[in-house]
Amino acid sequence: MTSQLNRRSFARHIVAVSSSGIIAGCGGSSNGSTADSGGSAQSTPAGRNVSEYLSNSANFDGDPTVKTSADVVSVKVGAEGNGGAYAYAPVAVEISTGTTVSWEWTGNGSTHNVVSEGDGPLDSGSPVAEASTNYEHTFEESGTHLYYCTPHKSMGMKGAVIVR
Ligand SMILES: [Cu+2]
Repeated sequence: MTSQLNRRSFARHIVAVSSSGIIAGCGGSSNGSTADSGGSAQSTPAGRNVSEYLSNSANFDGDPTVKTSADVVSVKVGAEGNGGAYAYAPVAVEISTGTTVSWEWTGNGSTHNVVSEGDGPLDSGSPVAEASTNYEHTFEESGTHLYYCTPHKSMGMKGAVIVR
């Protein structure tokens, strides 16, 4: 599964992985070693949860972009929205278990990152601006993941991944 992704991961993915040690300990007793594979999905109803979370986010029309047959789904970081290049696109995606989401920086809108709301598994590290920055996460379990960009959260730079 990962062989075709190695080419895109590069060093920045290693940085992201090393920084994810920060989430160790938030998983349950049975999944402490797999906390980076979706173990901390929230169990609240996805639709209502996502709509509330993204209520002030540009480009969200009420429905996630359905990508349930894709192995890898790309999300732009620094897409147009929220008064500048301060959006994720698609802002919400619906995927299947085992799918990898690849967040790809556009280089616009200053520095961005990808951080889970609450105890989720996403953490791309400190905000960076460079185009071609890439952060990936493979979602192994169903659930709803909400995330945001630290510098622009208050402006509405938030996103969601719904894993079916
Ligand atoms: Cu941002």
